[in-house]
Amino acid sequence: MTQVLLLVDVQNDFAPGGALAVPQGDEIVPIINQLLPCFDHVIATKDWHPKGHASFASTHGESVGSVIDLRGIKQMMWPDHCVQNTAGAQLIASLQQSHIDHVVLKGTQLSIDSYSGFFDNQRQQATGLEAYLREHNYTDVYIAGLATDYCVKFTALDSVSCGFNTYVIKDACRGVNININDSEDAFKEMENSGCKMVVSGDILTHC
Ligand code: VGL
Ligand code: ZN
Repeated sequence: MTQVLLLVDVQNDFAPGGALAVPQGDEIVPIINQLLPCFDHVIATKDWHPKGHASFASTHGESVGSVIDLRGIKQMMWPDHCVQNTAGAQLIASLQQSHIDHVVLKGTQLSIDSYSGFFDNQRQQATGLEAYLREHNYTDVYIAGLATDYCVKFTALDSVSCGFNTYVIKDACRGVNININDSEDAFKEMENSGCKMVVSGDILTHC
């Protein structure tokens, strides 16, 4: 049994003031920093979109928050965010990044979004995260990050479906909450799908 901490999209554009700000998104950073010494292995995903990405409202002349049909699947229109090599795409500076030993980029293809750290939204291409976890014999994946109702949720669901023991660290996640209950609903869906729900205190007491 080998545990790994998987940090999802802890990036400037998802922090307050960022292009796709998650309310209180910055509050998870001190919690994650406390958790980092408890893990021998830490992986971070980065949302890493090319300019003109298909998930950007501006690409289609749509308004932010509308939903379009993209190759047969519903795609929420987001503000331009996490554009490759921009400041907004960098990890939040207060995150203690020296603990991170591997970074996985997602959403890199122009015409398809990727909420999950494992696969794009069409489940056509893998990011390499599953292969990396298997190569290193990591069996237990502890997930924290942004946003609960999008990338954390889909990453956690794919982690379970890949067969990893998946733990979601609830207080180390924050959601967009376009609808007020989205984060709570996402946590329920993760739990119903086989994720184990924990809080940071559970981990800190055993490390
Ligand atoms: C995310 C919306 C668009 C996330 C990424 O990290 O949850 N949400 N791109
Ligand atoms: Zn994105």
